[in-house]
Amino acid sequence: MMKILVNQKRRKLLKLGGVAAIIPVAGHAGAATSSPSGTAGESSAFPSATSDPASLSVQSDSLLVPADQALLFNYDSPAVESSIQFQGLPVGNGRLGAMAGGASDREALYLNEITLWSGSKNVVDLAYTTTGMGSYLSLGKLYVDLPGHAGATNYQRSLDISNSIVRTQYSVGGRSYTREIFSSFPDNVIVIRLASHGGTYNGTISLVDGQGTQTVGESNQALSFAGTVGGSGELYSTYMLVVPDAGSATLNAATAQITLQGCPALTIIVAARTDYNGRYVDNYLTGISPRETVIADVKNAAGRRYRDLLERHVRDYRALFGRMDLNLGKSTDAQRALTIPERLVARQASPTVADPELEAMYVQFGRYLTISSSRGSLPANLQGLWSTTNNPPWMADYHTDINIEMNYWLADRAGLPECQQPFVDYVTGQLPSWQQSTLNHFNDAANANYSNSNGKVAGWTVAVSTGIYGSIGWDWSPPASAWYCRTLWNHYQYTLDKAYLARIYPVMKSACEFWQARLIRDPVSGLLVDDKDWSPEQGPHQQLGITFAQELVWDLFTNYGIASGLLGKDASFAQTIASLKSQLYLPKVSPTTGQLQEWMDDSIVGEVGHRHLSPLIGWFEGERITLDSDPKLVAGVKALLTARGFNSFGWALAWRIACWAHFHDGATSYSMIPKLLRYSEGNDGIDGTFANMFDAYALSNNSSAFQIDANFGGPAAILEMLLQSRMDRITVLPALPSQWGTGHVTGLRAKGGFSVDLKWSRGALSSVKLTSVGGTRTTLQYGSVVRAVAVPENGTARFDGNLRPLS
Ligand code: FUC
Repeated sequence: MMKILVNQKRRKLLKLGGVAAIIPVAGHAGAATSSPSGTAGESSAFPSATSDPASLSVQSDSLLVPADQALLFNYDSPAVESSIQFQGLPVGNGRLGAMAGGASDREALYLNEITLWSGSKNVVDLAYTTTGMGSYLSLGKLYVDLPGHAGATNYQRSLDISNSIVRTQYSVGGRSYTREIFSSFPDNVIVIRLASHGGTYNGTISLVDGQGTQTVGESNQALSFAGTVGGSGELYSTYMLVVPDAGSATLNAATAQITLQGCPALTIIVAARTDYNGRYVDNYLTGISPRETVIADVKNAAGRRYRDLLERHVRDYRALFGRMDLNLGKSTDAQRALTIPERLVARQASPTVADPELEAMYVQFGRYLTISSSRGSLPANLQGLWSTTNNPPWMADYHTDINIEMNYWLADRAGLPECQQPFVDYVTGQLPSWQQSTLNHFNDAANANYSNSNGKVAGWTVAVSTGIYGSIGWDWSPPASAWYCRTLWNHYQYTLDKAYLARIYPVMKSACEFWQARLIRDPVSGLLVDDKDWSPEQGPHQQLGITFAQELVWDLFTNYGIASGLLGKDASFAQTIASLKSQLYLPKVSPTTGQLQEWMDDSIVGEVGHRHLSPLIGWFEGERITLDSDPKLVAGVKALLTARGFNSFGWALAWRIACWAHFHDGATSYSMIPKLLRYSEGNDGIDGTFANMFDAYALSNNSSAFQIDANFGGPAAILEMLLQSRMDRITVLPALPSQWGTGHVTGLRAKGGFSVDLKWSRGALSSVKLTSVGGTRTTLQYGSVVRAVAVPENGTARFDGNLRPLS
């Protein structure tokens, strides 16, 4: 069913940078001007102040990255609303987000709150339904209709990922107008600032609940909606305040819209929350309406000047985004002059001609999306945070057989460790539900394809999909517990944070208990194997010892052993797990094909070029097989990877790029990047990248889905071309393609607790700087040069291109 949907294979935007963006900051969010029929009392809830025309430009003294240095995606036409998923520009504070359309006469914001979900609590939903496991939902829409602003000239909009702001500017009737939109983490609101140079805004503002409840006019300045999600019983509340600098805002009670008249500038503030708290003990919901909290969010924000809101937002965002700088070389002026669609098309037409600034920007866009969709709440789902409907593909859920794991390939590598926390909170929060479901249902008759033949069951695992109320959907996926643990472990490897390790330890231990109960003895080899299982998502069911599972269980047992030792916990259980690990069947290379076998039964021939690289998990992102392993095994890995092919899509390409990078093959890795960046208009059967740089997933009915995994996995794979690491080794520039001959990167993170800066010139390393982030010793490798190095605690160490220490 879920796969029937899918194809099994499966305007203009401009330069990156160089276009001066106007940054209007006039006005005061709290400068509520009472309208003729103003509702007494409401405006007084928000402190008033005078607008500040002196602050029309913050360019000179601002902490904002100036327009000529900022990473900008520029467009010369607005998004078509029906294609907003492909053309709209995303903002988000990790929880509350929107996609902005940017039409001069109709700003359309498609709003999301990452915890808004349908579904039931704690169910095992093999049928995979919206009522069972549930689905991510759309929060609603906000429209600013400005009929007099149709036919604008000098139109431009941009996504500025250096400052995390969406901007629009245009002229009508000889006046220029500017718009800025951002979602603030410190202030918990979306802010929309409309300003003008001598013009006025006349029109209406409306708010539409995605779940269909009636919008309420709270006052001349405020609209709201609130409701209860059917089935889940989740409470949600959205509150919007309009603050004109001058002119009037009036409530049209009949339509529940706000009418603007003669406003030279205005600020709109939107807050939304649900009563989701992610805690099993509370059945995931507090039962307390978030209305008071969202009113407080709006009120607090409205008490600040617009410039203050903007700067608080930018300061917060820059503290994360600014940690990594990436330069892969210069693009040509001709490339810079192209619109983004033209540029994406050109990139694909000449696959070997690099567009290094576009490629670096693609990495930074992944970091932008990470910060914008994974902070302080649930982890990024299949669409991150940005869904436009109540029926998103695959419920925009948490898919456990690659997608959610790939969503977290980037955060730690790219210097955003705090953005991994939502995943940790999610897993630890859901764990009691998953343990119960495993205990009570894993061995159900309905799970005949996966249940434990020995009748035992313990610990936890989940299905291919996980929801947010402890429910899981579609087929069970036994290895998912081990893969979730690998994602948790990864963060420890980068940070060496023992308090964190103590937090995830019970999750790992419980997963080990699941596997202790499940593993059975292979009658032929006498070794321990995964019971009946399915290699994602192809070949026959009910196979013993699939490679995907054997590798992940090996990984889990290895990491659990280290964790138990570091924390001094459960020595005897750790001994048992070590003994089980030593008896694990390890995947073989087929004497027939020379490929690493996906199944123990070598006679099974799967889909040769299948999108999933599940049997290669021990190569990447696992660490069992490396270039130093038995050459026959490594050759088997390479043969399988080669057979899987080079023509794929999205996440499947990202995974291939990372795997080839581990063969230190920059040319092959690089050859797939233009495929990731192939331009798709949406609903055109093309896998690649939409105008808004979101990953395009072509569905079989000639429609397109936005799926975010490749937006994280693609950048992570590119970073693996620049640096690979294990706990005791950092390999620099392992797969540098000739196209990125000269460049630098700062703030890359490496396992073993380091931040790494690299410079290279004409294809050769020039310098390395290691900064300790908990780590003090590692082995540095560049090509054939290998050197054991020490870094002072909290200090740095520098090396030249031959890894010789520099003072
Ligand atoms: C996995 C993949 C599909 C799709 C879905 C969301 O099941 O096999 O291609 O990405 O997740």
